[in-house]
Amino acid sequence: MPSYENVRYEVDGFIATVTVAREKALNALNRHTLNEIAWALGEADGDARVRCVILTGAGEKAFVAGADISEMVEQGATEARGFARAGRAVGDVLENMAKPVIAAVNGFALGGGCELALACDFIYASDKARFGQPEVNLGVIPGFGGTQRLPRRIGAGRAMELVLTGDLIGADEALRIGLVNKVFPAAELMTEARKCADKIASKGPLAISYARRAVRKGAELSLSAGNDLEAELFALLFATSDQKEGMRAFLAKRSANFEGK
Ligand code: DAK
Repeated sequence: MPSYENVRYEVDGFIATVTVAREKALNALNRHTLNEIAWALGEADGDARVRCVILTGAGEKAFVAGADISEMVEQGATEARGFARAGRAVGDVLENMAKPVIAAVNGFALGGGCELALACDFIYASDKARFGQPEVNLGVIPGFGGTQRLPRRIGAGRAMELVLTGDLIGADEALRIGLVNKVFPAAELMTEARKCADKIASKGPLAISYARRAVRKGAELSLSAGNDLEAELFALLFATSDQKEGMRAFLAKRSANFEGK
């Protein structure tokens, strides 16, 4: 198992928790940390024990306060390209992995941090969470997919306002505009994220994986092509023993014992 410097990777039961742990800089993303997040998510995806992942930030103050400004400040175009590639790799892993990822946002989720949370499947937030895309304050624009994922999640007008003003919003506003799914008192966030992850992990793992794929890929397709994809994935599940187990268990009035096969 690889050891990480700025990330913690823990597995408990079916659930992996990936924690961005660079508290002295409010978990800001330097290139090394981005690489480590991608590796840890890849590790979770390849770990046969794991059925669902929670991504969070260390400490009480921040999920991730953005890309690391001290690393970026003197970058030239070549370094910026490498930095962008590392960020893109995290988004690509999140997009394409077989297992769902819940973002548990425990504090500041700014710039690259907001974008990281958005790249997860959905967001649970603590009542202390603050979200924003303040890049324009620094003379840049969101670079880890924020201009693309944010309008898809909350609509063009609201996304435009956040991206153009750089304003921060609290958890309640984030809930109101559909950026986050649920808000909990800070002390309960991880327990609630875990409860949801456990619920997902109790379902057929292949069904979860295909459902996730249908929703994610479908968002990039026409309705007709998306429905075709859904039908194919639906049919494919009838070639799995989980489908037989799930339906037989229902008919026998017992709980299903899914094996992901
Ligand atoms: N980077 C580096 N260090 C950071 C940081 C960041 N984003 N955010 C906070 N820190 C550091 C602070 O410098 C401070 O370090 P010390 O002075 O103690 O050494 C420590 O964390 C504690 O922060 P504060 O003292 O500032 O704490 P406060 O409670 O007073 O304020 C804050 C908290 C979150 C409001 C404030 O720290 C803040 O405004 N931070 C910056 C937030 C921000 O602007 N985030 C967006 C960053 S830009 C790209 C792709 C993506 C991106 C760029 C390029 N390419 C494709 C090339 C993304 C850009 C961004 O994310």
